[in-house]
Amino acid sequence: MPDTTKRGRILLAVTGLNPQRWRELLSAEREVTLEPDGLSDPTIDYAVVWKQRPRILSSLPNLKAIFSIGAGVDHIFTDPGLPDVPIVRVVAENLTQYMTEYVVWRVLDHHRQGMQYRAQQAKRAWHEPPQPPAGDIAVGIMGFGNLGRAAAKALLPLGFRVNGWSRTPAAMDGVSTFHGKDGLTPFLNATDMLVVLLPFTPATDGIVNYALLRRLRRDNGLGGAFLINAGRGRLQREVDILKALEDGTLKEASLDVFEQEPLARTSPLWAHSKVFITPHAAATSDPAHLVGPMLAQMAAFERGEPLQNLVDRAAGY
Ligand code: NDP
Ligand code: OXD
Repeated sequence: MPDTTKRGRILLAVTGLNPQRWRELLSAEREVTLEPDGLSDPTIDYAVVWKQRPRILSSLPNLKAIFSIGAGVDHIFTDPGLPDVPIVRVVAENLTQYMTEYVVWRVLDHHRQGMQYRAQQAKRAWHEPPQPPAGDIAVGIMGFGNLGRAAAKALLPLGFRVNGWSRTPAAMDGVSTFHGKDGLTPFLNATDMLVVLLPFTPATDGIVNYALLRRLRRDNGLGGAFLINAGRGRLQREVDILKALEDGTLKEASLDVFEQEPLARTSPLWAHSKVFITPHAAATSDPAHLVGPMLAQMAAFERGEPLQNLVDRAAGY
């Protein structure tokens, strides 16, 4: 049995998910305190967090690093008095694979007109709509980072044209890349199916609004533009998405994330015939795959090695 008492101690502070498996796996190597215990505890070195309650992180006087349970870290930045320590986010094959599956699934379902066929089946209607080839459709990935690039790599061999938009210049064989404010309109104008994989930051707040959706290309063999958002809910304006679906600016949407989660039962999105909803489930963080690398990072850090997958605090992701 390793002597867990000699290693940096962990505070596990989460809401909205069951912490037990995380606690069990982290405890294999280190002492773990589950919030609400551990507040202001000077012996805590690391915080492992998901949507932690406010002011927990600022209460820890000797905190050395914060580990996000997810790839996104917007939940951490909402904490007032966030201590100036490194923030590590999830970059993991398992999570990337889940997101790639989600994106390919939603792109193919819209491309192969799944919504129309499901509606036809309900009416026992035998009708084959025209089907454009994948090569006629351009998928635009907004947020061309770890997850966006992996999705692009999976879409290219299926024959789709792929565009990528990022904050700083990026390149990938076979992908038309755009960046920054100046690159946004050309990116949208060349995109039939918009896949949003951006982080939520002050710069991306509400970016998926009506004016943006108007700039998508609708003149294609599928007869419209499509939105797939698996980034964050507050990137989107849901009233604008509904308006865009009503007036034909959008043909269909797949939404995994929402301005408020869980999505209110009263939201008109639930019953909309052109909307496909999943409950923020595109790429779930699996402790069986993520705790090992987290513990390895803590051990490496204590040997004096640099932490990996650090968040750029100024950029907010
Ligand atoms: P990365 O940090 O690797 O990629 C983020 C991308 O967004 C980068 O290409 C970045 O540009 C770009 N970006 C950020 N800000 C801007 C901006 N202002 N303008 C243009 N581009 C911008 O993150 P990941 O790919 O790992 O994850 C992306 C997001 O996916 C997470 O932040 C999280 O919100 C969401 N997510 C959702 C999950 C779900 O289940 N629904 C699961 C996991 C993640 P640059 O390359 O120049 O830095
Ligand atoms: C994440 C998420 O950011 O699950 O990893 O949303």
